[in-house]
Amino acid sequence: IRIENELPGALANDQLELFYQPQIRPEDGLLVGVEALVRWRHPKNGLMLPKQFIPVAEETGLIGEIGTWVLKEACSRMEAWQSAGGPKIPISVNLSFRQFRDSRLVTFIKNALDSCGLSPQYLNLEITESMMADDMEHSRNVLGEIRNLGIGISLDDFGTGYSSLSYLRNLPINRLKIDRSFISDIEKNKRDQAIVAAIVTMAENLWIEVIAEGIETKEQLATVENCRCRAIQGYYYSRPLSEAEFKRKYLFPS
Ligand code: G
Ligand code: G
Ligand code: MN
Ligand code: NA
Repeated sequence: IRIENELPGALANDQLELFYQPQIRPEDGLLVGVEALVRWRHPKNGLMLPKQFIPVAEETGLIGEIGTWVLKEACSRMEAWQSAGGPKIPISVNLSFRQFRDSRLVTFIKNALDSCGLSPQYLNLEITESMMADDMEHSRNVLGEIRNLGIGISLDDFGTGYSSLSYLRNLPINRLKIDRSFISDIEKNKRDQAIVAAIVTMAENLWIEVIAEGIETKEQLATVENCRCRAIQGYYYSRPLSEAEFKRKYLFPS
């Protein structure tokens, strides 16, 4: 059976799951946020990663329903964790191109927040530069509406697009995530160090938060900290975790 034929069943049969990757402030090890990442608990193939089914979902249009499910689930988990005394941190959700272009997006987001009662400041949406490319004017309007609701916007994979700086200039984002291609070699590569340091300084002056992605080693961490980057996400701290593990290790450690 092909993935596209099975995918509708994934939703209907409750086979989608969110995993959670912590975002940490290295200075004191504090949890400052979390990114929700979708998984498909496939009855035969086991746990499937987004790259194995998100592209198919985009093509078939099922990404709309999946994205709506992800938004609702992420918001309701965060609300439940906070109600149980967990930390007041935002949860990040990845948007797909199709979702971003759907005229009902803002309604879907409001519904996700309203249905569980999560305050908008605890939701953050991750968009990529490539999603903005073909219609900057539209992108700016949609993002403006979302920001006006009090929701955060992260520019994901920052630095890999064709005109990263014009996105920063034109879009109402409040956080950027430095792409892991700038990090993988950073402890040896002076050019990458210069770029990351410049991104951090620029973002500071624009009042935009910065998070470095893909930190895997303590050398990378030290180098990035030296560039004055104050938040990181990466395997060095943790891979994406199941909810149970994320709660035990990060939300409610004993
Ligand atoms: O989860 P992984 O750790 O394998 O994620 C790979 C990529 O899949 C991420 O970079 C992200 O862009 C994408 N992704 C993960 N979860 C979601 C989701 O809920 N919706 C969309 N559209 N993309 C996602
Ligand atoms: O930003 P994006 O949505 O593309 O990021 C999430 C993806 O990055 C997920 O697939 C996650 O598993 C992956 N990821 C997170 N931290 C690391 C890391 O330290 N190294 C590598 N190689 N991938 C990472
Ligand atoms: Mn992301
Ligand atoms: Na990224």
